[in-house]
Amino acid sequence: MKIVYSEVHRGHAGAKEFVNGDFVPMYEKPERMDMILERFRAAGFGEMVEPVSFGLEPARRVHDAGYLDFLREAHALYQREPEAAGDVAMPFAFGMRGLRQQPGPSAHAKLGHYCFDLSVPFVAGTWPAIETSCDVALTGGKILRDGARAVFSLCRPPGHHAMRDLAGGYCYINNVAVAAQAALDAGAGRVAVLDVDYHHGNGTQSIFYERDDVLFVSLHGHPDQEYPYFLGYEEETGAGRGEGHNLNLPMRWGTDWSGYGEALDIAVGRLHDYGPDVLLVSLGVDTFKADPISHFKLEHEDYLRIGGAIAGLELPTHFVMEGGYAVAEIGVNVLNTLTGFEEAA
Ligand code: Q9C
Ligand code: ZN
Repeated sequence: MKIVYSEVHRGHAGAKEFVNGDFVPMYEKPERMDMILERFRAAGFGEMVEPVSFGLEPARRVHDAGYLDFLREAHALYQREPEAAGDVAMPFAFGMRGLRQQPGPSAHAKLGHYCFDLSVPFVAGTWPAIETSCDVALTGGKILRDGARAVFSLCRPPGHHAMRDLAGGYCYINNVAVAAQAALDAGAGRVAVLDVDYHHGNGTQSIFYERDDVLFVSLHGHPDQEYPYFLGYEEETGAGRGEGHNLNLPMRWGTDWSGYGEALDIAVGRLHDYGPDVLLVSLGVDTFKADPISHFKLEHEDYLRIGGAIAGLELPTHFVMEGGYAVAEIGVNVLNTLTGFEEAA
């Protein structure tokens, strides 16, 4: 399987996120990629490919143009603020519900308007990493259209929490949504996104919520207990033309393979019934039992099963990297998902 990857993500590093009252080093850090690459190398898995540049037009198909301008300019704008403190741009004041929603010229206003939490810092290398991560996903999509059975886009930063005009949850551009739209624009009739990251893919859901050409299916921690809290309930089934094209399978803390496997069967059944031309997989491995920010209990072998179940759909399959923060084990779990897929394909 081809693996699309670029070193540009490394510049997106060194910032902190806000967790339970403290600023702590970002869980979403460059070393995550090192562990994945190391495992691939040790196993002789995959063929590494550099991304090519697609420009921002594909991202504009699912994101607001002003939002993309903000992502590009956020770090530099912040440095020009009289009250900028340090190298890292982050919001501290958020748009108030019911009040004026147009941000003024201040970087603080734009940060508060376009971010929904305190886990999307901007350092000097953040924008190049965002742009390249999107190109990684678009390059993966192109490889699939050129005839591959499957491809892995090793994206960093991840994307599935990013909405049309909001960054959050370590995500800025929604890579999987951009790739799904690019597949449609290149002629696919319908595509499906299966999101197996531990967290609900609120961004992907909201981008496609009123559409019937993209089915979104997500397995995740229950929003009663888990980030991103405000979305991911079973009763969110789509709206308008999109009614019936969104399936959420939330699960409680402590879920292990017995519960997860059942939900995955339901997900696979729905994907099979939809019969998409292309399947995109938001691949997060933060469902692992030792993940430091999550509460599912999957074992290493369970990822072989996830890959096998996905292969059973017999669809052109585009894996796109999302979360996974048990850094020492992230490589095994990603490799197991992809080898489980290949062995069953
Ligand atoms: N106590 C992805 O996996 N912080 N994003 C949660 C937990 C944000 C996760 C705090 C987690 C974002 C792509
Ligand atoms: Zn996650």
